Amino acid sequence: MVKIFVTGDNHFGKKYNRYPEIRHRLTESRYGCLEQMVRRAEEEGCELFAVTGDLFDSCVSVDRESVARAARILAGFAGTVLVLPGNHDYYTGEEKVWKRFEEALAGMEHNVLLLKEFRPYRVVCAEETVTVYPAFCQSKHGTANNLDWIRKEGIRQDGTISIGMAHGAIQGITPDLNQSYFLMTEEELNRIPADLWLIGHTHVPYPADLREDEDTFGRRIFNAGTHEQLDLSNHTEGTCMILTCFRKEGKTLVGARRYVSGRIRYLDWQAQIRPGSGEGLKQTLERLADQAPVPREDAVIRVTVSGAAQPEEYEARQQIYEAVFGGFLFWEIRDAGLQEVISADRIRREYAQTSFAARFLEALAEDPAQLQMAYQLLRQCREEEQEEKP
Ligand SMILES: [Mn+2]
Repeated sequence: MVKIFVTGDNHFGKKYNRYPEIRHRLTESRYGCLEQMVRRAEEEGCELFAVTGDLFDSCVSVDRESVARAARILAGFAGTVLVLPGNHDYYTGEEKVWKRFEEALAGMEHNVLLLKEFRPYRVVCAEETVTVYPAFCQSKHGTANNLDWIRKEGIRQDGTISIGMAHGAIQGITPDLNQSYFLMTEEELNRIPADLWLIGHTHVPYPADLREDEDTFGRRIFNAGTHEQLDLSNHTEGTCMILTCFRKEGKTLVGARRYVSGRIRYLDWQAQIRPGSGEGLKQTLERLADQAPVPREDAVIRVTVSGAAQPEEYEARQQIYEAVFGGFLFWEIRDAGLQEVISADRIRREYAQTSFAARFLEALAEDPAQLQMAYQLLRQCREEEQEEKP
C-alpha cells in the first residue's frame, strides 16, 4: 500500500492586486495552509506528496524569499515530494523561479523531486515502488498536451504502481474555449494504462463528489484543485486529495478522499430588499452575514444589493453596511440597484397634488414594485428635462 497526498495550483507569489489592503494576510494564509497540509499528510501516513503544477504563480515575478519559503515547507515533508511544473511555472531550464527553487533546496536537507524531464521517475516507498510519468509544461500555452512521450514509451509493466502526472485542461471539465491549455480528454488518459492520473490546472476539484470521511473507489483521474480559494470567480472551499493505492492480484485499487485545506473564502452574495416583506435592509444583510460558512475574519465578501429600502435605512445605508460587515476580512458593496421606498408623503412633497405625476403614483400605491418603477421613470424624465434646459 502507498498513500499519496495530492495538491496543485497553489499559485505562491500571486500578487492579489484586487485586494492591496489585505494582500499580506492572503499571502500568509496560502503558506499557512501548505504547512498544515504537510502536517496532515504525515499524520495520514502519506509517503508521497504530489504537486500537479502551478506551485508558483509565475516563472519570473516570484521573489527569491517567496520561492524559498515554499521550498522550505515542502522540504520538511518526511516522505518524497513530487513537483510538476505547470503552465504558470513551466520549465525549460531557463526560468528564474526554478533556479531559485533549486538553489533554495540545495541549502537544505530534502526529498523533493522536481519532475523536469520527460522520463519515468522511480520512487521506492515502504511497501511499494512507484513509477511516475510526468507530462509537465514547457510554456504558458500549448495547443497540444505533453502526453505523447508516455504514449510512445508506454507504461512499464514491472509490478510498480504507475502514476501519470499532467498539467492542462480536461475536455468537458475545464473551460478551455481556445484549446490553448494543453487540452486532454478523459478517453485519452484512460487509453494510457497508468494506474492513476494526477492532473493539475483546474482550480476546482475533480471528481467533485469525493467524501472527507470515507474512501471512494473506481476513479482513476484526479484533479485536487487549488488548496485555498483564489478569488470570487473560483468556486471551491480549497481542497486536496488523499489517495490510498493497494496492489491486489496484479491490479491497483485506488481509494480517494478529499481534504479541505483552505481557510480564506471569497463569497459573492446577492441581497434583494423587498418592501412589504417585513424584513428591511439591515435585517436582510444580517441574515446573509450569519450564513458565512467560515469565521468572518476569514471571509472576503462582495454583496450586490437590489430592491428598495425604507427612507431611513436608505439614508443610513453606508452605516448599516459598516455595522453588519465590519467584522469581515474584506467587504465591498454594489448597491446601484438599491432604491428608496416611495411613500405617499414623498410624492406629495415632490409633485403638486393635482399633477398627473402625483395622481399616477398614488394610483399605484397598492403595488410597491410598480410604484417604485413608475417613480424611478418619472424622476428620470424630470432629470432629462432639466438637462435639456439651457
Ligand atoms: Mn494552470
